[in-house]
Amino acid sequence: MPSCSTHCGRSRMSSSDALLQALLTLNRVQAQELLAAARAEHSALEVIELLIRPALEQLGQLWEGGDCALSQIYMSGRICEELLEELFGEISETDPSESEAAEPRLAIAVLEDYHLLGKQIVRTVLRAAGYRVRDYGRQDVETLVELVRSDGIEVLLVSTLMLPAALRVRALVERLRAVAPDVRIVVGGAPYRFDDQLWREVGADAVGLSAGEILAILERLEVKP
Ligand code: B12
Repeated sequence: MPSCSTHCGRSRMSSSDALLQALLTLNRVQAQELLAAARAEHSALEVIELLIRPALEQLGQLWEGGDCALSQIYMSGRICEELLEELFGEISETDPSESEAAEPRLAIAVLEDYHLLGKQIVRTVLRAAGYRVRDYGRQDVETLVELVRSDGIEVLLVSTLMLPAALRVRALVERLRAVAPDVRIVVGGAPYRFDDQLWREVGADAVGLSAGEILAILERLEVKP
């Protein structure tokens, strides 16, 4: 069996710990090297799930405990954003003319939240699988409802990382059911991982606990690229 420096037991732990240390010291070069080493053995999505997400989650815990500054979180987010672009080799803005013609019509947004990395990853996974997806960026409920309605969106993907934002999905679903009852709503983001019933409580049609799950969800909803 080939040796695996990011996957198994202790060594996997040390890889995400090493990334955490690189982020805490704002050492972009070291972070980039760690991701490149992991990428040699894993798919881009595995690198996210094995390294980037755990390191950022640990960082969040440090911040919660008063053991790191918000500026470190902010800079770590920026570094990860840049490294993700390199990892996937794209993450460009949607070409609206392309989306105009897309069938079925898919859109993704972050609801009332500034945590954008999850959305960017999901969008990239979709594009890599051949889906065309309109990226609405960060939106409030009213603007998002209006965009979905006027663009004739059929499936809306919503990413939230703050619990209050995840709860606001309920208002979004209610407003959408009133003006565009056929739109299907798929949610994702950390609050839905912590509470496995939350997606039902807010009235969504489906939930994805990681970016990779979106493809199986769309297949279940019979939405093809
Ligand atoms: C980086 C970060 C930031 C960065 C964000 C940078 C950016 N460009 O995104 C900045 C510095 C801006 C930030 C700000 C704040 N943050 Co912050 N942040 C984080 C941190 C450390 C990591 C988040 C992250 O990027 N994770 C990595 C991504 C890839 O993971 P993900 O979003 O979960 O996405 C994955 C899956 O969930 C899934 N997914 C996501 N969306 C979707 C959607 C669909 C449809 C599907 C299928 C899948 C899917 O796919 C992804 C890949 O698998 C978290 C800690 C944590 N535990 O997550 C805190 C955290 C989320 N932040 C927190 C807080 C409190 C804040 C601030 C309020 C701090 C402040 N006092 O100002 C602000 C508020 C911003 C706001 N209003 O939105 C709290 C939230 C607490 C809560 N319960 O609500 C956390 C949990 C930290 C903590 N432990 O306290 N933050």
